[in-house]
Amino acid sequence: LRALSPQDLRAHAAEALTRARERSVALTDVDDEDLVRQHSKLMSPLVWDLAHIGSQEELWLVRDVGGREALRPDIDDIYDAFQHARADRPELPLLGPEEARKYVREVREKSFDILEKVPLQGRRLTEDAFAFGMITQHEQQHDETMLATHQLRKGDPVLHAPAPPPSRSGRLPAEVFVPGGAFTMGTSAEPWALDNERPAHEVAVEAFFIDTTPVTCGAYAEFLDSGGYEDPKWWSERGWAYRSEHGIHAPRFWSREQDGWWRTRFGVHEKVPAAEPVVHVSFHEAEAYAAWAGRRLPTEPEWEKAARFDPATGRSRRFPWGDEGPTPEHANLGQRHLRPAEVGAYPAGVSPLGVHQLIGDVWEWTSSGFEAYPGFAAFPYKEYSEVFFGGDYRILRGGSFGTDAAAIRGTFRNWDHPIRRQIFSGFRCARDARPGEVA
Ligand code: AVJ
Ligand code: FE
Repeated sequence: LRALSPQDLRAHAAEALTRARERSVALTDVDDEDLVRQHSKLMSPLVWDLAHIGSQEELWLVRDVGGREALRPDIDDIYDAFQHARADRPELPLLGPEEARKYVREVREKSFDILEKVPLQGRRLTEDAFAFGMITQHEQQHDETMLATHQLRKGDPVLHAPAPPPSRSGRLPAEVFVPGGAFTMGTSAEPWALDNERPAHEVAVEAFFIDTTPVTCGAYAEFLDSGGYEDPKWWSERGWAYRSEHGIHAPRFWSREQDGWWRTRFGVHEKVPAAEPVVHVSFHEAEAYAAWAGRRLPTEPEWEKAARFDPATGRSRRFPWGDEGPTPEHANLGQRHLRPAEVGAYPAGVSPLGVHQLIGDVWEWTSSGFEAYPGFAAFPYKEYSEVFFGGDYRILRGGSFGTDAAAIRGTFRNWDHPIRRQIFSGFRCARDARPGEVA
């Protein structure tokens, strides 16, 4: 951060905020009725997300960084995610479509005024610059949440995007060997890393194998077609109870038709594409598939070692391909496409060990719960991460096609309940290396 001039920091923050807002505007460019409707009990109405984005920005930038007076102190409670469960949000006295749009515009004007005036050097540099990065990531995270709401929305498609690139890696080996030993996990250097990614620390893993690519729809359909959802032996006790109670018989949005599996994707009904990573599966389903395949899910440290460890230097990279941020050649991110890309579509994004598509396409379930790293310090609030540690969550890594580059890196940690699948969640499998077994 200190290497950047205040002007550069300002330009970077302004560009990132503007890009996030363009996306929020596009995702809320629907009829008023669509904007206020609850498309699923699992999600907020889009108009809640929109005003919540403004409300958090008001708290963290306008009040905390700018020291300005509150625009709307009366609505803090309505947009506090801890005060109201998603299912109850439609009953709140929410700002209406026009009010919400006007509110986020007014907050943003103040943020830009503050961005012009904060010194962005000296004693408060880290806190102030971080606040702008954090607010950008927060908006992008809610944009991904709104994208998931669009996927649950009924009716004709309203979002459009070109198809992602096809596979261009030829035949890939099924799995990649990852050597055992210590590596650096987490970060103390990433300027925009959230509290839960910090600090950098050494973690040792045993040698293991990990899938070269995420599990595809084609492979997943074999599990389905062989009766995998009907046989408790592949499922954990909890997973089986969940599958039975909720009548789970395929990934969310899939249906069985005469000529095979179909799915609905942002209002388009289409044949399930065999070569794309499977998406919209819960942790329990991922775990059952892995058991059926004679494998298991990777732990969080295993995933991060596969993604970041460079055996030539022994250091951990920021991204699988190196230290530079993602370009469209590296990964399927940022809602540029409205679907995961076929496996093998991003040869430029491969990790030093040869693992593909770790960043982008689909969030990947790991077997790990959400816990603090040694030396963790809550920042800026306990409510961002700390209150979730030790809860009923599993870690997801790598981001999806709906995750913006501003909100993903090799150290980024996402978490959700093991039953959730309206998110853009997929997985890849791993296995222990047998004694004496090397690549
Ligand atoms: C990190 C994605 C689990 O969306 O619930 C948004 C991010 N935190 N607003 C979420 C977040 C506060 C969070 N996840
Ligand atoms: Fe939020």
